[in-house]
Amino acid sequence: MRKLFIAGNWKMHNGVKDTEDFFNELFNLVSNYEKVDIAIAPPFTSIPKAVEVCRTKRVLIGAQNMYFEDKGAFTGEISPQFLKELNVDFVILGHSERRHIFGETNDLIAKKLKKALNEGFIPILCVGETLKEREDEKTETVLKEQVDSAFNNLTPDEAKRVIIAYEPVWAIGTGKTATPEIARDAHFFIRKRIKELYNSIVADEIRILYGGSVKPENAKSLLQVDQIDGALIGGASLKAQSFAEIIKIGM
Ligand code: G2H
Repeated sequence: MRKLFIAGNWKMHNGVKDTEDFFNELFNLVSNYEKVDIAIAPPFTSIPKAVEVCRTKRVLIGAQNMYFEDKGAFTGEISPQFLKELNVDFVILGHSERRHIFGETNDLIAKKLKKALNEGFIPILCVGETLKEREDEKTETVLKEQVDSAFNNLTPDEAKRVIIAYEPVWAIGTGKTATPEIARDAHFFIRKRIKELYNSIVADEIRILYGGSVKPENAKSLLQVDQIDGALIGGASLKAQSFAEIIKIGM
C-alpha cells in the first residue's frame, strides 16, 4: 500500500514571515493527518524557519533544487551538505522550470538524483512533456527518455526511494489540469517502465505524484485514481487554506 504524499512547491514565493504565518494557520486547520505524508519545499532562505516551526510536527521540509557537488566554484548553487545542516528531508529535482527556464539536462538531473540518494534525501524527480511534444504524440518517448536517464545509474534499493512527479508542462501554472484519464495513462506508463527497468516490487512501491494546476476543486478526482499516489502542488500550496483543503481530501 503506497501512502499518499501531498507536497507543496512554493517556487519563488513565501519569504520568512509568510512561511511562519502559513504553518501557524495550517496547524490550526489540520490535525491527525497520519494517513498522508505532508511536505513543503519553501525557497532556500525560508527553509530554516519552516524547519523551526515544524519541529514537533510530522511535516517534511524540502529544497526545490540542489547541486551534485559538495563544494567549489559554483556561484549561486546550493550544496547538499548545506541542506543537511538545515535538516532538509527531501529535494525536488528536474522540475520543468529548471529544465526549460534554466536549461537543466537529463544528464545533469541524473547526477543530482544519484547525489541526493547518496546523501539520504528523498528525491522528488519531476518528469513531463511539453504541449508540442504531446501534440506530436511524443509523450511516451519523452517520459521514457527522462525516466531512463534518471534511473540509469540507480540500484533497485535506490530506485524505490525516489518519488516521481508527473507534471505535464502544459498544465503547470496555466490553470489547465490533465484529466484523471490523461494522468492515469501517464502514471501507468511510467510505472510500467520502472517495472521493465527493475521489477514489479520496485514498480509497486515507487510513488508517482501528479503535478500541474492541482487545486481543491480538482484534487478529489485526481487523488482517487489508483495510479496517483499524491500531488505536487504549486499555486494552491501557497495559502494554508487551500493546501489544507487538499490535505483533507487525502485524509
Ligand atoms: C507544477 C506545480 C508544482 P502549479 O509546477 O510543481 O505548480 O500547481 O502551480 O501548476
